[in-house]
Amino acid sequence: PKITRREDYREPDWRVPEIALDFALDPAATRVRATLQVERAGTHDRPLRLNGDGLTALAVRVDGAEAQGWRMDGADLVVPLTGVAHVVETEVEIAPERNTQLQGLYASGGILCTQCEAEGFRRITFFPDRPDVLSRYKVKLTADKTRFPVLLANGDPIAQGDLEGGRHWAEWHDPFPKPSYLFALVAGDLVANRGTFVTLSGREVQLGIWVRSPDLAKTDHALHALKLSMAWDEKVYGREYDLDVFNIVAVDDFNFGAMENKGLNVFNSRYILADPDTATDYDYDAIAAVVAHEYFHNWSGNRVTCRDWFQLSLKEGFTVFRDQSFSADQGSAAVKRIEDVRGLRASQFPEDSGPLAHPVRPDEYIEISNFYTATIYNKGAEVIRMMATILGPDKFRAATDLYFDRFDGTAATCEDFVQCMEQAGGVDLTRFRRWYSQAGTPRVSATLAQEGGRARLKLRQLVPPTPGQPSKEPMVVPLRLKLFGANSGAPLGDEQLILLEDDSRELLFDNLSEPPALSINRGFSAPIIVETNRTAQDLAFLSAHDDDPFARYEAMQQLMLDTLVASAANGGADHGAVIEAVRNTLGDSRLDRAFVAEAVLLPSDSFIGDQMAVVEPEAIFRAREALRNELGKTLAGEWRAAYDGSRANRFEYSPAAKGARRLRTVALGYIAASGAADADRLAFDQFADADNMTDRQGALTTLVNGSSPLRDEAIDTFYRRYQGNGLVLDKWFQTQALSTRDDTAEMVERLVAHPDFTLSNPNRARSLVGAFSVNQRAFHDVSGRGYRFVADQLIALDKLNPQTAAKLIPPLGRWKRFDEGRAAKMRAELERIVATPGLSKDMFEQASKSLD
Ligand code: B3K
Ligand code: ZN
Repeated sequence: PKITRREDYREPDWRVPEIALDFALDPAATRVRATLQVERAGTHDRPLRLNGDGLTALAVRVDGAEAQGWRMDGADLVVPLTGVAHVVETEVEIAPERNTQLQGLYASGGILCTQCEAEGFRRITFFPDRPDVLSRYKVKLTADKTRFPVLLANGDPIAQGDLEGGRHWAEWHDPFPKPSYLFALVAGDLVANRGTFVTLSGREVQLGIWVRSPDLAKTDHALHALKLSMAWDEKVYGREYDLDVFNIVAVDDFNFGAMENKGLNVFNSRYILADPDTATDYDYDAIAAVVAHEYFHNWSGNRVTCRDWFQLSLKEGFTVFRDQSFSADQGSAAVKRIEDVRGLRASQFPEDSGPLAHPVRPDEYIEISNFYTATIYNKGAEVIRMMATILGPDKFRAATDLYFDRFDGTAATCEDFVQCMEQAGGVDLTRFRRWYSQAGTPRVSATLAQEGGRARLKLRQLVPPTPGQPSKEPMVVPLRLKLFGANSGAPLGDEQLILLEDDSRELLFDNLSEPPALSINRGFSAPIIVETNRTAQDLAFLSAHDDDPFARYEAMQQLMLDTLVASAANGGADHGAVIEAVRNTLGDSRLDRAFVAEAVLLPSDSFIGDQMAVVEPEAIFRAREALRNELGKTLAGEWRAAYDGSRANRFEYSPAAKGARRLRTVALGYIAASGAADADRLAFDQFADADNMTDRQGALTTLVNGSSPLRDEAIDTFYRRYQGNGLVLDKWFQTQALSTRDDTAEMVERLVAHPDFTLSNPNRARSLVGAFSVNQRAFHDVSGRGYRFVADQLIALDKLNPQTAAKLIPPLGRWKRFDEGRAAKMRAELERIVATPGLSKDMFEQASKSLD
């Protein structure tokens, strides 16, 4: 397969300032007529190349006459042109109902919709399908009025009318030049939850959240989040919305979360629909975050887009940073930061240390869809955050203003963004740029040595080798740090922001009145792994006294992690320090409950595994269960108090109520882990009496991990109650796939045969196959049956939906981290995948790279 390289970038040969599209919509056969105004860019004699994917040209015209000498080159249409400007028309026919890839124009539950990013537009019509070709779009849609009463496209509605034979039409214009990946249309039997938003300069925008009519009652939260996002972007970044309408459509079949098409966002319904009975607090938060993310793209992505796909993090890293800041402003910023760092460690750190590691700005790809990764998104957001930290809030705002002004209406690069940071910030980011070019998570060791009233901190960094990058230059690491008196708990001086720019650096601290304890990488100021010489006592102390909530959480996690790793390696460890630290945190009435719930949760099996030279899934599981059991028993009274103290009378969606629910389910987990006789009953009562999905699913998880007779009853009751609600059935599958029981692999193998299981819906495929493959204990069952099961499913899924299948490869690619027996079995499955006839290039790239 062909490799695309960043260094091969060339400006487009032809521009397309205007395009008119005419769709005669029909699920079985849709006619697409495209009229392109093309202009030769510069002086060259190259023909016009229009990308296609699976298209047959039914007609090609140039300036109104049948085109001469056009040819197909692979899937592309090549048209020789003589002048500097021409009108080129093409006509194709496509079959949305047969499109199982969900890329291009496809059908989802009777709705016709599109997904074009990254290269789906070429599955709809012939076009130079690259992000640096920007056009003004006019779109006409014609369809059967009964089946498709609502016809939407980008921009503002211009006209509509009825036709003979029960058909009707609508026309939309988008005045903002945009790349083809932002094109969208939707046709369906939809209703809208409508609202208005008045912008900074007083313009009224019509908002609509479009769903099928039974779902209308579940759209208030999304609409509210949209209004909050619009106001937030004005206040924090000075960015105003620019069209008269903003529409969001929810569909059930979608390859990822949502898509920021100009003025017409299309969403996976799981990121729109919510009511207390069916959505968890986590879902509510994710909906607000994704609505905000897609909305923020209107500036970071649409008004300023990417020159080429190697610059993807320009829009994604920045937009994730923006949505994280938005969410932090809606509730507890500390808890939000903890969640984001946990997510980074769960998905990006493993990626950065494995066979698919790549820089934030990659150098090459086979299939760009494989690069919508945690590195591009989440590490990319950390890179923006570090620049914001280095500049400080005022200069960072000046720098983003400069960026938006300078590049509005153009396709920019990561380099352009960094230059704006340098100019408005008055800083030199020459070395900092390595965060864009070098993959791998830096490891920083911090050794503090006390000598009387002085202390010396030695910092040393190491950036590990990654595929294609055997040796690295040092990174610029911004570290927020502070010392605390190990006797009094009082700060020894103010927090400092220091930059570690070389391999090592030494810092001296004078006039210390007592022995110091080191708080470092506060707020997770850099996306690195820190190794310190802090003792269990130091960590326990910081977990109670640090005044940075993130650092406090981090001290506790490190203490737990050290204990669990020792225990997994030696078959047991002293739990005393962890138990005391958890007791302190539970008893600290100044802390909010959401924070307490996060802080007392043990690190996941996989994060413990990430700390070990060779991951031992069973030993990790046993060590973690033993610690949970002892915490549960020793602090039995505390868990009961936390459980009872966070009971609510009725559902409310507020930071305080969410925190209470979170702590309640964490406490329930510890009560169950203690082996208390009434634990199953307690869980079942919570399950049965809950007036919200957070409590219900929390209780179900506890029951599903156990072996009480109430377990099967809960599974059945849940299923019957929510049969017909796809999003909740996803939770039902997922909860079982994540079970910690011995028989999970068997159970999951049975569940694929369940009548509600299907690979054609990406959410459903991920809820069972995806969830199972991150269940470290079950997936890595020494028999290898977990690997075989996942490989079987992915081979089947690849035939329908290569993008979604390829996303699920990484867990199999982590074979180097396991013992020889497991590694051989994992490799054998990857080899079987690579050898599958007709494999997609998506899967080929992921699976073959994973074998290296
Ligand atoms: N930009 C889209 C992601 C498209 C993924 C294409 N494989 C959603 C987002 O990041 O907002
Ligand atoms: Zn995005």
